[in-house]
Amino acid sequence: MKDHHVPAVAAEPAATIFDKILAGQIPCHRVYEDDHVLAFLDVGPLSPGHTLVIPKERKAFLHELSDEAGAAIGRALPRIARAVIEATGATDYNVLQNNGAAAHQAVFHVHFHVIPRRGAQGLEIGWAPRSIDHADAADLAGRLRALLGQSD
Ligand code: DGP
Repeated sequence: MKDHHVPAVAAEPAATIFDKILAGQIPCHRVYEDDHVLAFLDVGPLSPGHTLVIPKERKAFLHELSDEAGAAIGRALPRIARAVIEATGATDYNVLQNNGAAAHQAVFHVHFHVIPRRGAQGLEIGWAPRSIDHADAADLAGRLRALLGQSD
């Protein structure tokens, strides 16, 4: 059966527009850079200050990132969020990270959106929660713990 939940892991991810930004071949409004991370304003912002935070490591999907790149992104995100809310005056914001076309990913280089919410401007979310099935959930959580090397 085709696994439609986890996007395929590409051995050699294709170059994207973000590689050109990383290489300085096309311009961006840079807001942050360190050895592993670049952040710049989204060219199609949902609200002023909408920022993209990307690893320099070229991977299409979050689950492909090395621990080093993941840690660097995790370190940078709160700092960048603090700057975005201070600069824009927004108090509320979303952090969004899309993986796979069905999950709204358009650029296949890992990126986190930091999206200020100002009145009507920002991320619109369709959210349709269902009731948890505790028997299924217990089974699923157990399988996840096993995959993650956690004890039962
Ligand atoms: P996603 O749907 O999560 O893959 O979002 C990709 C985002 O990337 C989208 O909000 C627009 C932004 N984007 C695409 N091309 C460029 C570009 O050349 N420069 C900048 N700054 N942003 C871009």
